[in-house]
Amino acid sequence: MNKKIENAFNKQINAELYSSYLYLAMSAWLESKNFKGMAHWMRAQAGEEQNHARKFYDFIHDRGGRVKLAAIDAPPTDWTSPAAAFKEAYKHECKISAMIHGLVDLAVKEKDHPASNFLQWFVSEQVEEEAHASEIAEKLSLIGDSRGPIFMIDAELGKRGG
Ligand code: OFO
Repeated sequence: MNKKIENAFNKQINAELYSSYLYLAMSAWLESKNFKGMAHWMRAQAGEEQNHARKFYDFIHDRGGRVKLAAIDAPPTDWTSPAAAFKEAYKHECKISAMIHGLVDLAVKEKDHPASNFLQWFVSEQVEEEAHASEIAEKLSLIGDSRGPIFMIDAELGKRGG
């Protein structure tokens, strides 16, 4: 396997696992504030991020590369409001999209067609990830501090599958 791609993909495993850790931390904070539905949504998201990390992990092995796991940074523990947490999730997803686009650029530069093809799934996935987080963040910031609507959104997000 191309070494530059292998190193970059190992870094991406770490970024995906950090995303999982970040969303689990948000879930724990939301749970502590009794927003059970939003906590459920974030926990499901944390699970998705583990799957993203596993996709890179499996691809590296399929290509005869070597997976090397590094330490995962500690995420924050507190947010000022559910809106702030979802806004941060949205910003984080934009950062992850930029990383994925950087990997696509590298795969093209290295003429690694299997890697380019593999990354296309992530390019589409990031469009959804950004859209979901931004939609929830916008709804929450529009309603401000009104408890009723916040709990309605909480109930809606509690229905997320997975
Ligand atoms: Fe893995 O998509 Fe979010 O971070």
